[in-house]
Amino acid sequence: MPLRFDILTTFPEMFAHEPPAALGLSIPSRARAAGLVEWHATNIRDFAENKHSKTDDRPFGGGPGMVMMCQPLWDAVHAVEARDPRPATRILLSPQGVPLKQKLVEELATKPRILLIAGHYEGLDERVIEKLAPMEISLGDYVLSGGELGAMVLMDAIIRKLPGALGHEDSSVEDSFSARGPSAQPLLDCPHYTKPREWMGLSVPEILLSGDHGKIAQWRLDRMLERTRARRPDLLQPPSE
Ligand code: 9D3
Repeated sequence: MPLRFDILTTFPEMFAHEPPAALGLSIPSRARAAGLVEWHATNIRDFAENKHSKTDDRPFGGGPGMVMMCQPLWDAVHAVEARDPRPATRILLSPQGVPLKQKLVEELATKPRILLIAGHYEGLDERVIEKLAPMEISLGDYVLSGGELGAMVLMDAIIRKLPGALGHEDSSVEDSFSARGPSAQPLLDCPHYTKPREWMGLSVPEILLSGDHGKIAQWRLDRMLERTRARRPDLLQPPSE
């Protein structure tokens, strides 16, 4: 059975399958063609029971922006979940969520069904979050216009971990390669070079042309450690849980 994603959004058009859609090219598109994944975007507005199909309203207590109302989202989640008998892992994309890490991506890639809730508003009424009890995930400490691009980033990261999604399997194994265990954050990559040997006065490091595979592997590991120390020393710290 393919992994099924459902996306609840007020902008379902963002999840089109056809190029130039974000997931309509490259690995996600091929994984879908191969039957490894499917996704269905549903408009939350279709479940609004009020006159103008409103999904948001002004915040109690005042302030800027609009708040997503409980009823349309609650009904949308239950209607969409009933379309498939498999239980869905509910995820809300939110700046208040836990920052996404590869370890969580790999856990989610083992689920049969994932329901993503993307908002395009100041936030959801807290009571619907409390009742739906979704996992809350953030893409990082910067402000997006809404959860939809976050949902797509999460989908892309999960889809490429599905068995058979990559042309050659070792690229995915490599990104979890780490002397510190398969789920530890890996090191940053080493520099790469291809033809020509000389370009704008710059040459390829001699060792890569030597044919000595042991020395090349050692050189690459040294560069990975050097770059990680310089650019992302946090990755060399033991995980903080
Ligand atoms: C400027 C508005 N902010 C007031 C303090 C709150 C706010 C509400 C909604 C900020 C962003 C958003 C929309 N963002 C998301 O839905 C979102 C998100 C993000 O903004 N950053 C990182 N990850 C995510 S996941 C979903």
